Amino acid sequence: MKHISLTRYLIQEQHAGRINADLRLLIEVVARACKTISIAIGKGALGGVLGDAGTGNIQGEAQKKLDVLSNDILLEANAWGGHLAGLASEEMDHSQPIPDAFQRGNYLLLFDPLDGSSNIDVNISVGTIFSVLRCPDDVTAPGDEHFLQPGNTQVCAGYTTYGPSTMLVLTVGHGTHVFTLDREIGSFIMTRRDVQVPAETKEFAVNMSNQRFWEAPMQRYVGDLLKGKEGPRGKDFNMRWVASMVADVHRIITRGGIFSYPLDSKCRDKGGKLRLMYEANPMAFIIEQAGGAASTGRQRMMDVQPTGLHQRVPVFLGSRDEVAQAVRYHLEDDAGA
Ligand code: P6P
Repeated sequence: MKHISLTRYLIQEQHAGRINADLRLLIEVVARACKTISIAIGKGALGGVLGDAGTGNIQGEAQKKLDVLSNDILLEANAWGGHLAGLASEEMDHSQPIPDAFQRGNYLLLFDPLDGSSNIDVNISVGTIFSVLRCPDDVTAPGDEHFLQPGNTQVCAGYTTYGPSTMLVLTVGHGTHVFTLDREIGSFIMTRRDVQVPAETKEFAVNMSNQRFWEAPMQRYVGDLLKGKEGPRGKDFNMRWVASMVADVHRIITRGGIFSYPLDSKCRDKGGKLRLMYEANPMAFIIEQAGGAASTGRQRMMDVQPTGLHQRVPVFLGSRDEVAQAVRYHLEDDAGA
């Protein structure tokens, strides 16, 4: 495959009429911010960026220095470009309209600046997740309520995984494509076009230590996976759990699998562990564009009508036939089967 840069891909999409210049600029700005984050992460202990920041966020989580730094990098990069009307972040209590000093555009950007950051200090892959929505036409200074659009309204979603290599995975609604950062020239180069996630899998990703807290259908679903070929699924399964959503999802994008963070009695009151607007929805868009599926276990993820900026949801995503199996257990349980 002739490798093309992210910029050339985006110009091709713009010339094909699938994105406009503002969205192209937005994606380029976010990608450039991710390069800066990648450099900061790569310095590790030598960059003075490891460890806790000594602050907390609305999620009630202790912030890592790199959480705060990554958030600041994305805010600064996107403030003055004129392509955004507002931004929302896992690390900020509320969304922010673009300051009056700068021209505003027509898009809303939501992001988790550094997902899985508890893995930073043990040198395991982490990532940035982002989602792009349209700002409602008659709104110039968007508030939180203007971000509360279902995932099926997203115009773009992506993540950058900071691992052995830095890779940006992106969709603008016409397939999911993978770009690898060429550090020598500082460009993201397309290394996989139009990824297709295998419909079936033998690999699941879940935090098994929560098993005793799961709902009955999840207990039955995973219980049958663990029975292997002697059980009702008729095949043996393997398990992986990185505890970094971007790393686990990237493995699934690359070779298939199912990822789940289901409801459990510990997170039930909050609606789940993972956040809808800047984790589940962008990953759902990316996975669906790659031929996979994403569900709450009872509803297509991208059909969920958001009620809060930091709303949490149960997540099942990946190989579409396996997600359908997990959903079947939940719907049968609900039907009293
Ligand atoms: P647990 C990271 O904190 C995160 O939000 C996701 O990236 C990851 O999939 C999940 O939480 C890990 O949760 O309970 O296994 O530590």
